[in-house]
Amino acid sequence: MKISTSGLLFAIAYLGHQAVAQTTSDVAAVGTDSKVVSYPSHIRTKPGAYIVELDGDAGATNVASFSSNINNIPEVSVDKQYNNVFNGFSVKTSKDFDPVKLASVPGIKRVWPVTYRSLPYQASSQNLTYPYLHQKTGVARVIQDLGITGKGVKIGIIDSGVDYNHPELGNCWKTPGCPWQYGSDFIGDNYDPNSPNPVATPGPLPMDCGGHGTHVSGIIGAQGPKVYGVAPGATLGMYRIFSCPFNGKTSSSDDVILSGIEAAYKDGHNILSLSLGGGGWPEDPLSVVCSKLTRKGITVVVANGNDGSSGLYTAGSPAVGHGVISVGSIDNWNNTGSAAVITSSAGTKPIMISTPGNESIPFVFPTDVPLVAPADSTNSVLGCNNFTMSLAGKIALISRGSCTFTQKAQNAQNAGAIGVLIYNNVEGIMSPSVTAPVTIPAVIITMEDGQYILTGLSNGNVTVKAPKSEVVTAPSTTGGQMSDFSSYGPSPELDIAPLISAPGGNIFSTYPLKLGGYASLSGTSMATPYISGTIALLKQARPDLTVQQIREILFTSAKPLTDSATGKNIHPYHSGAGLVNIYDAITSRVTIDPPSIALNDSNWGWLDKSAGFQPNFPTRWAVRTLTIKNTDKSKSARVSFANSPADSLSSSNADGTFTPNPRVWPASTASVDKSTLPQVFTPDLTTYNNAIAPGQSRRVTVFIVAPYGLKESDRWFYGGFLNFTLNWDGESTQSSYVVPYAGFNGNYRKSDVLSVPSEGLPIITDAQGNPATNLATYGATAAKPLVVNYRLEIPSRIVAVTLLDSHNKTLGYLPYGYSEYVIRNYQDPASFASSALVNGTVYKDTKAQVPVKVPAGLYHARVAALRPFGRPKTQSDYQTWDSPAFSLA
Ligand SMILES: *C1O[C@H](CO)[C@@H](O)[C@H](O)[C@H]1NC(C)=O
Ligand SMILES: *[C@@H]1O[C@H](CO)[C@@H](O)[C@H](O)[C@H]1NC(C)=O
Ligand SMILES: *[C@@H]1O[C@H](CO)[C@@H](O)[C@H](O)[C@H]1NC(C)=O
Ligand SMILES: *[C@@H]1O[C@H](CO)[C@@H](O)[C@H](O)[C@H]1NC(C)=O
Ligand SMILES: *[C@@H]1O[C@H](CO)[C@@H](O)[C@H](O)[C@H]1NC(C)=O
Ligand SMILES: *[C@@H]1O[C@H](CO)[C@@H](O)[C@H](O)[C@H]1NC(C)=O
Ligand SMILES: *[C@@H]1O[C@H](CO)[C@@H](O)[C@H](O)[C@H]1NC(C)=O
Ligand SMILES: *[C@@H]1O[C@H](CO)[C@@H](O)[C@H](O)[C@H]1NC(C)=O
Ligand SMILES: CC(=O)N[C@H]1CO[C@H](CO)[C@@H](O)[C@@H]1O
Repeated sequence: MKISTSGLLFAIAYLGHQAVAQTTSDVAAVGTDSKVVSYPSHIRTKPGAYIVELDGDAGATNVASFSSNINNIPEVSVDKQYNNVFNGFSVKTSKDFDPVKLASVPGIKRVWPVTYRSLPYQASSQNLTYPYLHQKTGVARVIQDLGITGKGVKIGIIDSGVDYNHPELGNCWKTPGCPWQYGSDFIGDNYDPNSPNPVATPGPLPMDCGGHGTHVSGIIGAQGPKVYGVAPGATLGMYRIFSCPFNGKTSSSDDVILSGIEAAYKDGHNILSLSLGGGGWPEDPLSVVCSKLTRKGITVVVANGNDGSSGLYTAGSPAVGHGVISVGSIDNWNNTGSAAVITSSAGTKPIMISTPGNESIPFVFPTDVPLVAPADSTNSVLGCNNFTMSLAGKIALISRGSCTFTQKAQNAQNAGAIGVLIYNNVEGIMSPSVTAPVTIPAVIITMEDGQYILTGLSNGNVTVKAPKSEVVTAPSTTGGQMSDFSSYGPSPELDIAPLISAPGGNIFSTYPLKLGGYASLSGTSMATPYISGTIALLKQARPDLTVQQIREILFTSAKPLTDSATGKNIHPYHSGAGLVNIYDAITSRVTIDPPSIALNDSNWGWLDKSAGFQPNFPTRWAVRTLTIKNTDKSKSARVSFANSPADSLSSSNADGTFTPNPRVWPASTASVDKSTLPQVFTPDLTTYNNAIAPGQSRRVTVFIVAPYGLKESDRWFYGGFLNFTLNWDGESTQSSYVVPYAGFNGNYRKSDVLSVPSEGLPIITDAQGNPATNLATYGATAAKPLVVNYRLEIPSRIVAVTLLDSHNKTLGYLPYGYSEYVIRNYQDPASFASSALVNGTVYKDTKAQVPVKVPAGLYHARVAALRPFGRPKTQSDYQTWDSPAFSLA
């Protein structure tokens, strides 16, 4: 059975679903007359310029005669008059003019300062401090230095809808000047995936109820002041294909998603952003349609998946679609979340608190409450035993460790405490699990903040307060590293996935107003709109770029991540080309084609002499040709080359068993033999004068040699980055561009796809999953069936489970015994193994339409799984397993 895991791609990695719930509003009238609209200070306004709206609809007033009256007011002159859709005019005044004077004129309804909407983030006048993540990705520089905001670029978002009433998301729907110009609902609020036949009942508007789509939308388009989108000037469409959550589960189906994609296509978007998917193949329908869109000139950006904890081959579909830009997630450098304010003799300090142990019991204390660090009856700070002192009306500070969070909280509660802060005993912060009978709020704080409070207590009294709106931003210990949930490649056909990475772990963004307005979420769902936004910036800056050129520029200007444990780069199967850098992309003066290299058909033998390097033994090697184009109009560029190797990864231990945390080579930063790293030779760049004239291209041949000092039986995926450094004539600075490459160090076509026997699978069990004994006399029937369980550790194009008699004659496929485009079995119990049924029926056909009753007798089952790139009709391309003989009654 294929286990499908379609769903929204956000993981709760640190702060939980709704780390922050804020109720305060920043948009308030501060003028002396509410008819005069005031903007938050970060909005740039034109001095002395106002837009004046008159009572009534357009045409209700003679604007021209009204204007002449206004011109009688000294210091004011009417500039433009409007009467088609708007009833009013704009005025110019002296700079110190008080607009309240205008508002007091009878017939005037409202007065707005004139704002600059096209480039609202030009920092030249504002000195905005952009969130640190926007500085790391080049987004801040693009908006501030280049004044580019994605204006004129259209992005279609396929998601759960959007709360378009959010003040930071325009508070508008399809009105002139509104960022939301496209989209509709394709599913409605009541699509219950648990019902046998869920029905889509689209409503008129794509309003979001779950929150995912509003969060994604803010990452692209939020206008500030709390959330700054990557492309705040872009024109947006929301195609709502996810319904409200049912029993905590938000789902959709491919047919509904396809109608959303179709509609988005018709609306002519430049970019489609899909934060959705599940394990799959490039042949899945969504992958296929996304590939088609890329060939029609649309850049399609898709989340790579949140199954990283299951290891390699967890890239999702449609992320693995050909031509699609699959996105991995990097943890944010700073986390924004709920805060508690600590007051001690050292002053006040907001500290971050986790989501509460029970989401129904929030940690909210609007006024100061005394805080104590009580010792329990064994004089321990762990709080695993009863407290002897009364904690009545106080909040207890307890150390993590030794017993459950529930026990600690319950002991504090028994002693009268009204809340619990548990300080961590390792780095970081996570949400505790606290269950009944605890009724007081319990949250975790960091080890450092715990120490801070203990120091405060040793110097006097300490109090804590946690108003609902208090939010704090604090540096993260995992900032800049791949998020642990981010799925790994390769795709089932050995393509690199993800192709690029962006911040997606602990991202603070907009949330539906009903759900608090703001939240921190984590997922490749969050990294995906980040990339979509950066592509909008690139597209505004360089409108003529094709889909392929966008890929070339985006990938080659990304920055590979360094693995601090090995000193090498993070493998492309984990982070693709690395962290996006959109400033370098926009200002790049080179295209490199192809921008990523997936090697699968490597040669085995003597390295070609023209490589300029000749080991005196056969190696695995591949040769590729790249085209480097100097797009500068006037300067020639010299190219120098370096190979920048990455960690090698393997999903198997030395004994062949599977490991969800991929094994990494080199194992440490200690220096390693070159033969255990991939090597690259570029004779073209050493033999010739390699200056590339302005506008000209140079073809470069690269020979990539797999590590020959590593055991092939260890099944390493090697990889790295071709690093081309360009020096332009007369410039002292140089710029480097990378091309990720990756391949398999062995004969991939011969790879086993099934788990090794020592892992206990395949196995015949009874219907309850217990190993079946005495198989020869078992006498399986429909009422007392047997089950054939197997586990794929590499995706397989076809898995067939058949029933054979004692002469090895095949009788047919067992029930659930034929599947195509099968993904790897992941680590969670529900998808750890797949199974077929032995109940006395087999099928002559793969579609299970021609059942055959099997007579009593002795049989065995055969699991046949096609090896990578195997031919479906060639028996020898399958890996097979024959079960022990069993009897059917
Ligand atoms: C690898 O080779 C197979 C068979 O030749 C081909 O179908 C597949 O697309 C190739 N994959 C890549 C990433 O080149
Ligand atoms: C912005 O920064 C510049 C340079 O640091 C400074 O001169 C200017 O006064 C600042 N503007 C504002 C509005 O703070
Ligand atoms: C701890 O306190 C609870 C509730 O007051 C009581 O039922 C329990 O017996 C106490 N346990 C010990 C070990 O004192
Ligand atoms: C969480 O708290 C609510 C309200 O007190 C309670 O009904 C619920 O049972 C608690 N959940 C758990 C898992 O204990
Ligand atoms: C500390 O709190 C206690 C109890 O509330 C109070 O009696 C005492 O005066 C406080 N000490 C200081 C230094 O404020
Ligand atoms: C590429 O080469 C440049 C210039 O030597 C260097 O600064 C940069 O770190 C290299 N990039 C990688 C990923 O190794
Ligand atoms: C065996 O299982 C299949 C699939 O559930 C079912 O269609 C078939 O009727 C069963 N055979 C018998 C003999 O009950
Ligand atoms: C059936 O096939 C298996 C595996 O190929 C083989 O080991 C066994 O000897 C065969 N049995 C007969 C009766 O041919
Ligand atoms: C507000 C805040 O905490 N900013 C920090 C974000 O992370 C960077 C890098 O760790 C720090 O330099 C900032 O101070």
